[in-house]
Amino acid sequence: MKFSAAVTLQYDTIFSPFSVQEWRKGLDWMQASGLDGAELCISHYNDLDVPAIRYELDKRNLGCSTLSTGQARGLEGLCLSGVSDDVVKRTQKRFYEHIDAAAVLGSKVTLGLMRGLGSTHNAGADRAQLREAMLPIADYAQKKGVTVLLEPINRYETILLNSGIEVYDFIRNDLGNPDSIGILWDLFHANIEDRDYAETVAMIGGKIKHVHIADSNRAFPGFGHTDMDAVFRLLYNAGFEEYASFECLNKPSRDIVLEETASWVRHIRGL
Ligand code: LER
Ligand code: MN
Repeated sequence: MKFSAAVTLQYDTIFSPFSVQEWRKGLDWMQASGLDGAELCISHYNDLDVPAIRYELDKRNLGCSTLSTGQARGLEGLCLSGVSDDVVKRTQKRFYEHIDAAAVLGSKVTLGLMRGLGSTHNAGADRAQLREAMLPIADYAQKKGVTVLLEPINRYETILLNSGIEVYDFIRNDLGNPDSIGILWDLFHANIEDRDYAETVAMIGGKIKHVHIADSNRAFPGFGHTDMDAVFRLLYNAGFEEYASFECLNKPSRDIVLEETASWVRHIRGL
């Protein structure tokens, strides 16, 4: 298993201890903390020099785990369901740009809230529109050798595809189970939506290609009530060798996140 943490390149995020201006400092901290890579929040590609970012990662011996893409939903309204065809087309174009960047960075691409927020009165239509919108993205990713990660997200943020098993069902039965689409299992969302961690890993473990690390309350591990050791043992036993990436709030404090990341990762590697 490899480890990474979120860092943002254009707009601040609550999931990183570093502001946009400090992103290189963030990479220094990841290297010093013994992480293997960085998860990069990228909203768009205006004036973004992807090879220069790759150079900064290489300099520190860091890989790139995935591109976190969701900021463009709030900032630009980009979305793949419950919107006009024109918005879907612009959103697909953005995903093609993310996939091109991921091919340079050797990373995956996350599809989280840009799937849409869903609606109670139009659930079937939302799901059908998402399917149609995702199929060309899956094809493009396949051609470029990149994996797109569909993330189960809890019901308070979207009502479209909440649990791990629901997302697995969508990938298999609606999308036809393309190799280029994997699951991003976020332990905060799973605490709300999945019945049982062991059941989820047993049913969909082979399709999990990335994990977001956060405790039950989205704090740094150890400051909520999830039995993190038990969850990571499940992942090890399932043969999970991809990235697990910190996507927790700066809670209980930014200092604790900065100081405890290295020792927590060492502990999990030693399980
Ligand atoms: C993104 O990875 C995520 O988990 C969402 O909750 C962000 O709103
Ligand atoms: Mn997440």
